[in-house]
Amino acid sequence: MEELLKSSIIKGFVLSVFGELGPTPIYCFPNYVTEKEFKELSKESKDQGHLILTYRDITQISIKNLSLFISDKIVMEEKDLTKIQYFAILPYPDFNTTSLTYFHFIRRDSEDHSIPTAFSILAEEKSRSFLYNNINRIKPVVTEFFKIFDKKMLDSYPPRENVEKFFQDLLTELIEIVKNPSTPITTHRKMKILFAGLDNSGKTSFLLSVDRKYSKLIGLKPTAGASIKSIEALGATIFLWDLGGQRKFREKYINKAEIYLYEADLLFYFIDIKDRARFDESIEYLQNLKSVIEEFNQNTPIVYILSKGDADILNTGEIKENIEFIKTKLRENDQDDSLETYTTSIFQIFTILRAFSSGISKLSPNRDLINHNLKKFSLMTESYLTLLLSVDGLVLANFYDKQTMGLTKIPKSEVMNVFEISAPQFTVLFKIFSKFKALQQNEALFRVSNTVIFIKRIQIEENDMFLLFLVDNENKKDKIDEELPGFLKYTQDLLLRYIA
Ligand SMILES: Nc1nc2c(ncn2[C@@H]2O[C@H](COP(=O)(O)OP(=O)(O)O)[C@@H](O)[C@H]2O)c(=O)[nH]1
Ligand SMILES: [Mg+2]
Repeated sequence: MEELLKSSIIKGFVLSVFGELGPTPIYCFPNYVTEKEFKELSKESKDQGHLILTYRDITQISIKNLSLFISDKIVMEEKDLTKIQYFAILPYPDFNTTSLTYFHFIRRDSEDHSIPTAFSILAEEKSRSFLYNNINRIKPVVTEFFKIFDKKMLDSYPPRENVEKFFQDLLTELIEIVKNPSTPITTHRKMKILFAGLDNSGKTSFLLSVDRKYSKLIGLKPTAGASIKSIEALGATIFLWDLGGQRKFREKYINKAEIYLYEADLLFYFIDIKDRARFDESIEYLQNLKSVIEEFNQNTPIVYILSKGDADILNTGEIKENIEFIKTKLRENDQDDSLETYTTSIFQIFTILRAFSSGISKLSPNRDLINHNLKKFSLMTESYLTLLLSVDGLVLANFYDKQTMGLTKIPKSEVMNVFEISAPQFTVLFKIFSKFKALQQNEALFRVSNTVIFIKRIQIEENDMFLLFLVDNENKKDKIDEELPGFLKYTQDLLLRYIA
């Protein structure tokens, strides 16, 4: 196994549990070395890309992983902890290593509570794009592995030599993925986002609005029908493919899918909500795109843009009816219930940015854990709504307290997201956010009718980010200030590796 690890992009495994004595590494491959051995190892052998860790190092990894997952205390609010599963990509700059870490709880005979665990697949920092790009293929392999392996840890943790075989089999399976990575392994993460929909559905205008926020949008050579631009965001290069929607091009995308649709990380699909006459045509095109994407087995998430929802017409009977009609159609076509639709208008930039950021956040393996931390933070500070925003106003994470906002009346079947619920508030929030940035301060309070909006600038390495809180009174500021360092401690690494 040690030999396999040496020659692979995967450099090691560390499994830790939160035991009696706190975070504890249980298994580590390759085996750790003593401090003395570490000192004696020649510089060359350390430089050869082998991962050499001491017990102190793997303990450090354990502590970092598990404290991210459960903070200082084990949160028992959730009833069935064994259902919780998170993946995240985490940096360990001290070892030049990045991990894809799987967090879950295990049950053991000897304990009456579930035990948090973290399993890290370690790769060299410079090849971490492999982890991002192949996460969807690695995830099922790891979860299946633990479905079986958890049972081996029921009454004791078997000695390392007795379990090595299992981890070796897991490694072999992962090496199969390494052999056929979904994209070439590079030092820099590159992503492909598609913008598709019929002609005249508002794709290019949407991109122009994004462009206005990102002055750096770079135009590339157009590919028959498709115009490709790129942005540098959060450490990655994101290629935006605007797929012109005239019929002749649509056929081309399907026929030459290996160029246009292959390895898309995300698809924004546009429907002009004013153009009822073309709804059927649009749904048909969508189905064609989806079936090709499914053939590639890519799991490309889709965000639906209901475009041209300008404020002045949004509440007319006709438009409301159109939107309902489209949503029903989309729901009929979507097996899972994660359907995400955004009504946008180029006359309200925040509608574009919230849709765009929702898409970007889908590219982040760390989104769930960041949201999980933000939720805990919001509950502690009794914030109704908390947003974590990038400089450009992209919403990187959000928490929305449905109960406090009196939204329990909304039928459960209705698939909602924070922005749909809070659209009216969001207009205000966004205006205030812009005002705040113009002020160039580190924090500010704004009173809006009977609520208070509190914004704080935070720094994650060289990036400025912003936390925006909607609270009932300004005394909450003290509590927020008090809890913020704790939140940042557990969240900054997740933000640092948000998408790249
Ligand atoms: N009222 C309104 N018009 C829009 C909006 N977005 C796009 N349009 C208009 O719709 C037309 C087609 O937009 P375009 O972005 O070129 O569509 P594409 O063919 O999908 O790229 C243009 O005349 C735009 O000005 C919107 O949000 N509101
Ligand atoms: Mg266009």
